[in-house]
Amino acid sequence: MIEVEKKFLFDETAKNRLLDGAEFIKEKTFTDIYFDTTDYNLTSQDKWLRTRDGKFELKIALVFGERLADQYDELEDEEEIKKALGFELDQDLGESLVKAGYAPFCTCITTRRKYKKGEFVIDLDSVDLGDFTYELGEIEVMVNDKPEVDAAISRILEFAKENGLKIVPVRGKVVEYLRRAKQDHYRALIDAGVFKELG
Ligand code: V4E
Repeated sequence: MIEVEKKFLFDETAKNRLLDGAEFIKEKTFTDIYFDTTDYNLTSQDKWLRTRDGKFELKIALVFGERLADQYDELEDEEEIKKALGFELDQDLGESLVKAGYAPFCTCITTRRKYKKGEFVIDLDSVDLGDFTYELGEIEVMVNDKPEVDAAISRILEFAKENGLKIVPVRGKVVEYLRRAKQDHYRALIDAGVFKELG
């Protein structure tokens, strides 16, 4: 499956409008720890390796650089993650990471309220990033294959417009953390073209 998603920022008015007619699904809190090497081997390629509540996940960008909505391939199977990272399949993933010089660079605790409105999944996140909290939302559609992505992006943008959301680039939680707390890493990703400086 491919996750097509658009992040947005919301105030109380935007939130009420968006959630009008939406079905509340669940609230959960989870801890993500993100890993990379000291020369940003993964994130400079827009690849994001994390544990979510202890389970490894790898998000790989399908489109690099500027785009209307994010598209990531999500690997949750350890064998597939080992293959993608070029590790031996018979070695423990955690041990291979340490040996290859990977270390945690960001820990975030997210409380996520999930809603459904039509085909759209809406996540409203409140993220504890240590010294600060960041609030953001995401509209997501899952599609089976790449040819379906463009139409899914159009539907998300239309849905966002209908619901009064501003279509502007938004920093994800990890990017916001890097901007505030790890400026060398943040700069390196801008220089690598992973994202642009936003106002
Ligand atoms: C994809 C990505 C990062 C990894 C975190 O992804 P994100 O979607 O922000 O987290 P989350 O918790 O909502 O994941 P889900 O539960 O939906 O799987 S960190 C940065 N990116 C990409 C990215 C980018 N290239 N540019 C900007 C401005 N923001 C984020």
